[in-house]
Amino acid sequence: MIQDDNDTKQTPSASPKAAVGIGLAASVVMTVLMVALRFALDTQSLSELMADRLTAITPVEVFDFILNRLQVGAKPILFAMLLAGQVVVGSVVGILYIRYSAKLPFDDSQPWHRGILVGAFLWLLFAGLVTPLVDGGFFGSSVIGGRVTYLVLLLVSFGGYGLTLTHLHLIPLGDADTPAADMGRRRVLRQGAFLALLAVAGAYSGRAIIQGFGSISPARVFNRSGEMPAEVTPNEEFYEVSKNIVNPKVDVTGWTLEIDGEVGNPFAIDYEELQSLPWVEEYATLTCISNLVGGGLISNALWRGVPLKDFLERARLPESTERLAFHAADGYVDSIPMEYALRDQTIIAYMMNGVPLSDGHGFPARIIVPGLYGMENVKWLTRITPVTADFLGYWQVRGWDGTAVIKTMSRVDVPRRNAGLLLEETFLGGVAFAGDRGVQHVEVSTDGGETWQLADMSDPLSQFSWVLWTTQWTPMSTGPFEVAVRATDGRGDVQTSVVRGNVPSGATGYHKVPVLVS
Ligand SMILES: Nc1nc2c(c(=O)[nH]1)N[C@H]1C(S)=C(S)[C@@H](COP(=O)(O)O)O[C@H]1N2
Ligand SMILES: [Mo]
Repeated sequence: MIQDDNDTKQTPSASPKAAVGIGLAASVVMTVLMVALRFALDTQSLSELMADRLTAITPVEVFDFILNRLQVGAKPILFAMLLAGQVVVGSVVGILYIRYSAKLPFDDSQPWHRGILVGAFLWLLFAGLVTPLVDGGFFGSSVIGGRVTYLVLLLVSFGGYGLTLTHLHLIPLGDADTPAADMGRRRVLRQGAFLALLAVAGAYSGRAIIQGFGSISPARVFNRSGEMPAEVTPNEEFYEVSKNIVNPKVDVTGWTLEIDGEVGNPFAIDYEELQSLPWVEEYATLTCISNLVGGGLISNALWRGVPLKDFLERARLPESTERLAFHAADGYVDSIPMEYALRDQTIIAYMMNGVPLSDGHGFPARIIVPGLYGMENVKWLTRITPVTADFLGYWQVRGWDGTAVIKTMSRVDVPRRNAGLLLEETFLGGVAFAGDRGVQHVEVSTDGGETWQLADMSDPLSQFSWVLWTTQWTPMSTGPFEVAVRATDGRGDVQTSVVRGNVPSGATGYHKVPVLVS
């Protein structure tokens, strides 16, 4: 029987059921603290590092299979799954701890001592071993947001884990084996104090998590099937994709864009200087390489920015430079060949449709490279460096194309899939895009691709902009039909009908929309 605080070598045996409960409680405390501190300290959590690592080691086909099914929910679901996994692993570790705690080299039954030891041990293990394994660097040296906040996050969460584990284990909460009456009065008081501390931490965490959830950044897409899209996408409707569970919020005070590495004149500019340089404005359409045929990850905007080649002139690149890598505040990196970097239209953009870039679209500055898929249009830009031809960017490490040239695409927006039409003249329309090659013409078929009719096409806003196509169609009879579309690019190449998935270089095939005429 435990009488007071001074018992030594006392390790109560918890029933297996109680052990599960204690392990679970401790790992829930740990996970809640981790998520709360992730938001409160604006650092990365272990689960985010793990998510990045997991997507890097998952075969791209598997990753893509999952992504295509979960679509915009993929990131939050992955995050939730990793947190759930963390709770499970934490519970198992807790159960093992309870089972073998009598064998551990602890010589007192003081929950504080033990809890701190357990927390410190886990902290060392995770900071020194697990973090480097998930690319966070030794003791968090390469964690975005800084190692100090990351180490605090680990320390508090593992501390919370250790203390909860040892308190509930050594001072059971009315466990049948140890009636409260048997416990020393001071222990009961201490238990009460610990539970009060947990309650305060819980309330604080709850607030931080509720506030933080607002900053989670799922992919965004506005698919208005059945309506023609605006030729220039309003900023709020421009599709949004990033690798991040939470996107960076860059503070311009202190932000610079630097160019360094093998250059004659490394330098950096701040936001004010960026805005004072001679700028150009151009329409360019962005589309994501993971967009499926008929998908909504494509939008068009007017971008204002500084031609990258002006910036490069000042840096004096060696003639032999093969590619340029763009580094970002979220740890993302991607590179493009010099041929693209030196084009007049490749710009360091800071405005989109007349207003500064939003946080989601890369504030304060991003690269716009017309003709290359979205992943090469790096947001939250911080640094530019020359690299060799074999350089692998974030998505290349994960199996996607190196220089991702946009494939010719077209989409039927009107009518929507499975629309019911009448036997009368009907409006058909949608978009078509061919990267930097421009769209020469668009054709529509309503007979399963036997015959194709030229559609009307809007004058492109620029060579790098999509076009809107429209036509009228009068069905010959009632029954099921399929509206298909194909575009021909500026070189006269017809969009390929070969059906291919988005991995590794962008989906191809014609968009076909079934309708029923009655
Ligand atoms: N820094 C950074 N830039 C990034 C990404 C990212 O995750 N981090 N995602 C890329 C991808 S995959 C796409 S499709 C485009 C999307 O740009 P948007 O969100 O402005 O439409 O940003 C690209 N630039
Ligand atoms: Mo993308």
